[in-house]
Amino acid sequence: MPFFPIPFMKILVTGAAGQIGSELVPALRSRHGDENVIALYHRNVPNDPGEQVVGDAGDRVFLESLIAERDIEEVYHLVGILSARGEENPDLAFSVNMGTLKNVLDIAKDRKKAGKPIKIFWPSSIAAFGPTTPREKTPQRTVLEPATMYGVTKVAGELLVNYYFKKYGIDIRGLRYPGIISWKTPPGGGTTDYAVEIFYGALNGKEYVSFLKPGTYLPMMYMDDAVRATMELMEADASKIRVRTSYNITAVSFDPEGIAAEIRKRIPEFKISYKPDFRQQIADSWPRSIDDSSAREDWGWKPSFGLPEIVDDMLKNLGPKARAGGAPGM
Ligand code: VAH
Repeated sequence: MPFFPIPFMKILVTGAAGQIGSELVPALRSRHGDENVIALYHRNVPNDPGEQVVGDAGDRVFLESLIAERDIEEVYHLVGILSARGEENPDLAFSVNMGTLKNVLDIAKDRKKAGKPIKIFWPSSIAAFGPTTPREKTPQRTVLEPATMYGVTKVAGELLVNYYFKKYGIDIRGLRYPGIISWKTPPGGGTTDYAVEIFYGALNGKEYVSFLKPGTYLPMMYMDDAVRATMELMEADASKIRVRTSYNITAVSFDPEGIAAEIRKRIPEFKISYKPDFRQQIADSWPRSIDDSSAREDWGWKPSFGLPEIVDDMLKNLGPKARAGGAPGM
């Protein structure tokens, strides 16, 4: 992360209450100054000390006036319905994921014409891959035939952001996030959520029933790495960005047995059992490991947290919270 002060700019984070947004907003505020980062929430979030706006990114008129009034120069567009919840309500997933993205892109197109360019970050996902994609060391450029509506919106989104870059010159950058593990805000509606819920089980009842079976390897990353990668990508010189759909990125791959074994090194009595549900089929359509050499070569990506470091940090930080009973949909 460069340490030179970066120029004053107004940043908007949409979907700021989500798993990534709730940690990216504070990181951006400490980097750019509290007064320069505005969090857009769908409903009021009382414990955010910074500047927040409540509104719907799906409302083009609202979003356009917010961006104009605050003279926004950078948008981190994180609004989205994830894989599992998206399979329960595919129409909603399509309209939220695609409708809000199109709003942001069209506003950026109009602002650029008015001499007010906006730089955009948009999260894709390994969910853009499907059962016909090579599953080991999945390459940057490969078959994209996802088996979920969430994945469809990620592939469509990647093609859309690439189009707006090529046709209108909008500086949009994206990452195909793997499963993200964090302790501050429980994840919601994802297939990789087991890798967070397992820690609540380990700290509360010393056991966890996994909805994915042993041998279900998935690419994962710790939130600290995900936030740093996002900011490093956005601060990289534009000349270094050679992928305008979204970059493959990962840190570690493991299966439920692997993370359970790592937890047992610290909590010997921890037990895991298995009760696969509909999310098993989603996970089986995703890569087991990712080739992120393009991100490493183009803008210097390098993960810091491996599985032991993730488990240490989760148990250290989640302990008090989990013991207080706060646990995601278990
Ligand atoms: C999900 N956490 O499970 C998200 C992510 C790669 C998975 O996109 O849907």
